[in-house]
Amino acid sequence: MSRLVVVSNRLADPRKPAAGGLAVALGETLHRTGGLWFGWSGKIVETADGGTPGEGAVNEHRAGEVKLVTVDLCREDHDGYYLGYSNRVLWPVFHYRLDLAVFSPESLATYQRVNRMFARKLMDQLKDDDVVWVHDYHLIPLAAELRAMGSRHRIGFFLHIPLPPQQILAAIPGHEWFIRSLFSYDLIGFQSETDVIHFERYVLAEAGAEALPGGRYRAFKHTVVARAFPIGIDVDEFIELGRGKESTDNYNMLVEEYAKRRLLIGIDRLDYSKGLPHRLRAFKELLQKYPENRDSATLIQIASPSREDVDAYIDIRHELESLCGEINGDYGELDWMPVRYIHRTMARKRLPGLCRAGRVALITPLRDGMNLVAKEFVVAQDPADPGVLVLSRFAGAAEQLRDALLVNPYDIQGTADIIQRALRMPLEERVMRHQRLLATIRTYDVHWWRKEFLAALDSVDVD
Ligand code: ADQ
Repeated sequence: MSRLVVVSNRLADPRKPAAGGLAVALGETLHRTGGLWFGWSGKIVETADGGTPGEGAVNEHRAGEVKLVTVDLCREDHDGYYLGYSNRVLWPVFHYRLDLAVFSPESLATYQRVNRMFARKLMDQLKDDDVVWVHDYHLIPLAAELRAMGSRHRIGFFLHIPLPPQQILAAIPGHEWFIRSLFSYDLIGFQSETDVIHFERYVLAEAGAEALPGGRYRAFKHTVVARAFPIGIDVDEFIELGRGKESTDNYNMLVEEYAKRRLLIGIDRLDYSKGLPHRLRAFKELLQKYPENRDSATLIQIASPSREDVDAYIDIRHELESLCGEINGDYGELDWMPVRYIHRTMARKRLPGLCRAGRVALITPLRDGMNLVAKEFVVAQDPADPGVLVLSRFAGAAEQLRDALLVNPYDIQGTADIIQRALRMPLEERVMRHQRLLATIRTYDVHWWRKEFLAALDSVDVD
């Protein structure tokens, strides 16, 4: 059995519950075959290894059977590769936000250099029959760099974020290198069928690729398979977490505190892709248009701090704070605040309790690769009296979770109407929708995702 090598920007100790479903699922596979996990250490050193940019120290740790190998980055590389190209170019563009992209030749050069450096350090670790699984937008050129160094490994890539339409991708200056580097992989996994369609149009139009049967595409003398592998959660782990003391205490506290209210919840990283201002405007519209919700509906919005070194994230934070202040100022009473906004990360162990206490979850991103909170919310519900999922049609999860109430988050009035419908949904309909959602989430869980991807990678004809 080949050894699995997972490469991602950040690593987590798969043995720790705080790491969440993905880290646990990857860790589980690595553990079974005795694998390697490679990526950035998360450490920034002012001058790495005596000062040469791009030559961070390599650290090796063990987590059970899993070998963790990480590389430090010097400040210049971190700023160009991570803050610059990954989070000021690829993240906004891939979430359809060309207006927020800051293109600069320097950050592109640093992104490419760091990928080359990662490839070189990884190459030292690889054995001939290793299978390599690369994750996400930080590392798109990694396979091309490995191939240039002589790698003949099976290499798969999974994109956790959406792939936008061709015309948006083509706006990235010098995007040709980017298509070419995708063809160094043997398998590319996307979150949704929509992403696969965008990939196909893009490579046919911009790379003169040929579409072959079986989801294969040929260009630059290489064939790659592209398919959707919607990521899932570890259902049993989340249920188990929900039975724990932290979660039950959280649930009991919320039920007592909000006994007279109907609780709506939002749980996100504070990111402009998550549609938080639109969501708050829809909530305000709900209070305006359906006054029965005043003095009754309370929205708890947890927005964990994220990428605070990037300007667009500072702007979204200010916008959100001002909107919350406005709604509470206009509608609040001495004994009722419509919005509880918490700008902190909620401990994972308490998350199921919050989800279970929610009568309605507002998961309304403007664009999202998948959105795992939507799935976690469903799993945390009491099947006999479940809450309702209001889900953006622009989240990858919407392709699977057809029994959620789907909304267009840009349509503030329409979203408010759907939230009202969710709040008034009869028990029978809630139970039926929940059963179907749960069945889908259980079938396509994180283990399904991992097995499907690795089986597909194992079966591609490598040329
Ligand atoms: P994210 O954009 O981070 O991930 P998401 O899938 O919503 O988004 O959440 C990932 C995990 O973070 C979930 O387990 C969730 O519970 C946790 N989380 C989110 N906000 C939190 C908060 N405020 N406090 C505590 N925990 C929080 C990227 C893509 C997604 C894709 C995932 C996985 O952007 O579209 O679903 O990767 O592929």
